[in-house]
Amino acid sequence: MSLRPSTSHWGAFSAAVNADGRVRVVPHPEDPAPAPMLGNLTDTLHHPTRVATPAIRRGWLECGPGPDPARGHEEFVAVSWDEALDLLATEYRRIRDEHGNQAIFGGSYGWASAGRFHHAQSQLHRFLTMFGGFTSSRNTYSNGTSTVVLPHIVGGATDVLRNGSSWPTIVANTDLLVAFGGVPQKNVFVTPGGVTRHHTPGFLAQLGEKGVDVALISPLRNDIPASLNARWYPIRPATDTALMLALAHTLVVKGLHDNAFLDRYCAGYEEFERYLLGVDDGVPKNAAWASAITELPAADIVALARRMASVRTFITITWSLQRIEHGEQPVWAAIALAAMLGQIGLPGGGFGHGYGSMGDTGDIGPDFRVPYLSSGINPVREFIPVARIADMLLHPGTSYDYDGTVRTYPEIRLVHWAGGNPFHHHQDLNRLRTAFARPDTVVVQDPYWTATARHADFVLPATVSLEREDFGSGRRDTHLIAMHRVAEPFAKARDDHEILAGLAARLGIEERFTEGRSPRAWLEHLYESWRKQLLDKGFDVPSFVDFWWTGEYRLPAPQADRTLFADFRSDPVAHRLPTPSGKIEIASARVRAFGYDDCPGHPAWIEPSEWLGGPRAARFPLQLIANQPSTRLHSQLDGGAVSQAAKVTGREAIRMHPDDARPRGIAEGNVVRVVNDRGSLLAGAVLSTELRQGVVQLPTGAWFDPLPQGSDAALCVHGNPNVLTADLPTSRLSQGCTGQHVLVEIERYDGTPPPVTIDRPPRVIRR
Ligand SMILES: Nc1nc2c(c(=O)[nH]1)N[C@H]1C(S)=C(S)[C@@H](COP(=O)(O)OP(=O)(O)OC[C@H]3O[C@@H](n4cnc5c(=O)[nH]c(N)nc54)[C@H](O)[C@@H]3O)O[C@H]1N2
Ligand SMILES: Nc1nc2c(c(=O)[nH]1)N[C@H]1C(S)=C(S)[C@@H](COP(=O)(O)OP(=O)(O)OC[C@H]3O[C@@H](n4cnc5c(=O)[nH]c(N)nc54)[C@H](O)[C@@H]3O)O[C@H]1N2
Ligand SMILES: [Mo]
Repeated sequence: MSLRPSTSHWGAFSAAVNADGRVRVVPHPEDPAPAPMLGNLTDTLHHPTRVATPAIRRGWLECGPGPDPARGHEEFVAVSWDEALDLLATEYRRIRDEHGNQAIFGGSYGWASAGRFHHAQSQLHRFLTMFGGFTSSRNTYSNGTSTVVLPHIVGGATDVLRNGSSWPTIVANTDLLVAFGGVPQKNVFVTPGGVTRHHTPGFLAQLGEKGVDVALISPLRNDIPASLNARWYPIRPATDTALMLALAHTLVVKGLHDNAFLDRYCAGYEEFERYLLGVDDGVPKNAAWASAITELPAADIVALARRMASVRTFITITWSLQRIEHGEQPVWAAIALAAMLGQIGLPGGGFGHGYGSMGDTGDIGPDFRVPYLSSGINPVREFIPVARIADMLLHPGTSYDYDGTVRTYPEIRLVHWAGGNPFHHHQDLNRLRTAFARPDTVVVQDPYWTATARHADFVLPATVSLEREDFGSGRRDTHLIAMHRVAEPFAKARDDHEILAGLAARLGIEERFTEGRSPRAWLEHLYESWRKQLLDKGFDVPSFVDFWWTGEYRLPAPQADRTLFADFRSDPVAHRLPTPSGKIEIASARVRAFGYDDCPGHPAWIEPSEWLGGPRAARFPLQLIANQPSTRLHSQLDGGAVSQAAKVTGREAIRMHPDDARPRGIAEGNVVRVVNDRGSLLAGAVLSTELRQGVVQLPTGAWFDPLPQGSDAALCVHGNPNVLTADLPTSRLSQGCTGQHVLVEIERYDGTPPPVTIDRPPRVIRR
């Protein structure tokens, strides 16, 4: 079979199916740095965990809908598509008639696959909107805290998160890059929707060649490529805000802050300075103070502050820094610090957020929206901040704060998930299991028997993108890629669109849902409407037929270099920021007026509960960093070759410092039990001096594999860190995800460890 074009969130490629059913994958010829994890696609089509047939949990089939603690512990019964969709349509009608549309939770957070028509969430949201609406979710696990706090500081989140200074400007103009969380190369292979040319590894190499001075502030040394020769500041996790405050304090006391910039472009600096100097609380936030918190030498902090004030300095913070308790503070403190340096809006100066978090941050590709499927406007206004899913299911009717408002959790009866994996992504999975026992019915569409599918009542097998036709492109992608069908659908799997069209037909909304189009007709329709807009703007865009035949369309030329807030700097009146003051709010009267103890009116150091300096560390003395995996995208294709090759004894690898391993009797390759009071997991030990002592690192994404009921059900034998993490919000302001950090203890596992079972399907009874 000839190679056919396709794309994924981690890169464009062409593919063909070999005689043995394995996929041959060839990276896009123009990609200067293809993602190693493309190799996970080889066995994607016929992996043993593919869902072969619609299935219904036995208890649901026999007893009907209702809360059930057996959910996630029971076998399934294989049913026909007609039986599954008939039963589900009846249940949908019952829920709507008895409880109203807000009783349906359709947030369905997750990354699904690339391909803009068959995008699972868009399809599901479109279906649910036409059915009368659904309770939705807002923001992301990725940067949901910044999304809420940034509008208070700079008037919006989009410019900072999407239109930050471009890499070439930074390479050309920055003397000193101060990278909180580093610029982890492993992450830049990924952009939602796809990325055809991975530019960022090349930009990082240029930084090294140019000899740009880099300060790596991270508990992990390999958060930046070694070729950059960064100076490593092995900070104690969760204490970056204290370091930033001390850098700011040093600038004040040495008179190195830019008063003219602060006067002209910022509001609330005086209030912040009082806090830095300890005028009201008697605690100056000086280098000695921060040294005790961060465990970095005070002299190093002072020297770094001086250096930052003497050269063109770019401060960047990864998104991980806000995925912890009080995640607002490092974001706000970094902006305050950059403002005091007075270089915001100058080429190579100022601040950025998400360099090394996502492939498109700082990238130079064009920035216009590619064709997509409209989901319509959801008539139900009920929503939750995305990471409050378990709270909502467990505590309907309870009030909570969110960004200056008081909201109440709705009572959810039906949960429908397509294209996401909450039993990968959510914190405290044992709590999530209790929460998932509460609704009447849980529906999951996924190609694979993920842990979430195993916690559903209805499991509806979806195709993977190689089994259908689509097109894909990411933000700042250079190409729109035609995604040709490479293989026939696996077993009885159907496209998400087809599944929902079948449900829509039973609910009398099929005509509205499909508009009478086949998927191919949809692709042509979406493409041609988009093309018309571009033709009107003077771009020369091929017809759909030409595009499809060519397999790609190279999007019009990249934009010029960008410097974040250059316009604002050049004219702060004409380009006033949409904040109350029109300026950068170093202190915010609005946030102060909310009266939140966990997010005051200016950046502040607030002790979290999960950190090495707090009382909890006496019981659980190691800080686990649950960051993004280098070998896969989240939990996707965890069974793939690249992901599997990095496992140790078939379990996720946990990295620890030899000085932490030795006293615990742990050697390289040992199975270890990682534990706290929420749960435990088994992992394979890897010893490394690339992380600071007291810190261990276990990436997310190993499929949750709990022992069966009756045994230690709180133990994941495969190594998903979310059995340990706390289901705590960042603060009352943003209610964001805090999954990045958790305190643990580790012991060697002696004896025969229970086997990993998640790589096989659950029991499905055939009738
Ligand atoms: N502890 C901790 N937890 C974290 C994080 C952390 O830093 N620490 N990070 C968080 C972040 S930033 C994120 S974004 C989340 C990610 O969490 P998710 O986005 O939920 O993770 P994925 O594994 O990408 O899940 C996508 C699911 O969609 C399925 N899928 C793929 N293609 C299709 C399709 O065409 N149709 C259907 N129906 N399904 C499809 C895949 O099989 C997979 O099950 O995790 C969060 N969780
Ligand atoms: N390969 C791969 N790439 C991905 C993803 C993936 O699953 N796989 N997921 C994508 C998604 S959805 C997202 S949102 C982004 C996430 O982007 P990020 O959230 O930025 O990525 P992480 O890898 O979780 O964290 C980056 C680094 O922050 C450091 N860090 C953790 N805690 C602290 C701390 O307290 N202080 C300091 N200074 N540093 C700390 C860790 O050492 C970690 O390696 O990544 C994207 N890229
Ligand atoms: Mo994310």
